[in-house]
Amino acid sequence: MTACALLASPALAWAQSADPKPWQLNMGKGVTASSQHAYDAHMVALIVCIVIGIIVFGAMAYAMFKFRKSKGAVAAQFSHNTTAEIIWTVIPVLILVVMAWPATAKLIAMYDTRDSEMTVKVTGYQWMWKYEYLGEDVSFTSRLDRESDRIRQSGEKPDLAKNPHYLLDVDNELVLPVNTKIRFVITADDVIHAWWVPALGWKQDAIPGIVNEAWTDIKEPGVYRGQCAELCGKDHGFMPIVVRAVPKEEFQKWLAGKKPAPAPAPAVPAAPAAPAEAVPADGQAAPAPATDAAPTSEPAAPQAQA
Ligand SMILES: [Cu+2]
Repeated sequence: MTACALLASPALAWAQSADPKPWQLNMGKGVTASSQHAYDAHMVALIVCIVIGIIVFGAMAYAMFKFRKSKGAVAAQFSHNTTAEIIWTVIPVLILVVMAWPATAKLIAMYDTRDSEMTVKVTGYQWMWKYEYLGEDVSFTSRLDRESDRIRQSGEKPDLAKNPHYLLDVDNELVLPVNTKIRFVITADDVIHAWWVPALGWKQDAIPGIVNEAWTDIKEPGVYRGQCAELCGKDHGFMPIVVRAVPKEEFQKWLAGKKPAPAPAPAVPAAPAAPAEAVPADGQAAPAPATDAAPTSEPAAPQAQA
């Protein structure tokens, strides 16, 4: 019943902070649809376990108390009961199907990176991350903040009051817009790392020579912290991740500020005839590119003006 109530009120679920609390018992709900789905699947499984536990242990306790030897109970002597065996096979199968059906659908959705609005390439290095906003000409590295690094190297005892995010802060945060489907392509340059921000609801290996995919759609602005989740060398514990989710307009402003200043445009005479001629040639070669030909001819006009 609690699970039903939780499923019915997704708005409430976003209210929980992404950072874990001391003595927090349950898993966090996170701030994305994927993390919410993982949380829901976890709660459904937990409730099913609790109900089964209460029924089984309740029946055992009842039977032991009610039919105890001192009351003159005599054990039955049968060894098989086909009806009981069918029931205790069919019911668990049904429970498993009921749990697996939505879990599978959510798992498939977690890997569906289609229709994303932007792509961020994440590269793991010993021991930092590099972020590239593909197609935006913006990229930077992100590594442990200098204050955390100084404390850890000095042997000083870190003070949680003074440095609440000791070892969980970086110099350059990964800034992302909220309510945007963001695709990640994740790889590494030296050894295997794993990019993991629990509030987003997934973890993805960063493997040299392989490009893994993932996506997210953050529902509420905030700062979400994570860490490398694959033992990658001596400083594995010192390559945290910080995601700052901001409203779309703020993100666009931030991105514009990060872009390199435009180079002075070389004086090239406009040649609008060249792309126009190429279009019919492609169209004759194969029927498929004909659909591409129409959109490409449209942007040709503004290019010629510029
Ligand atoms: Cu690592």
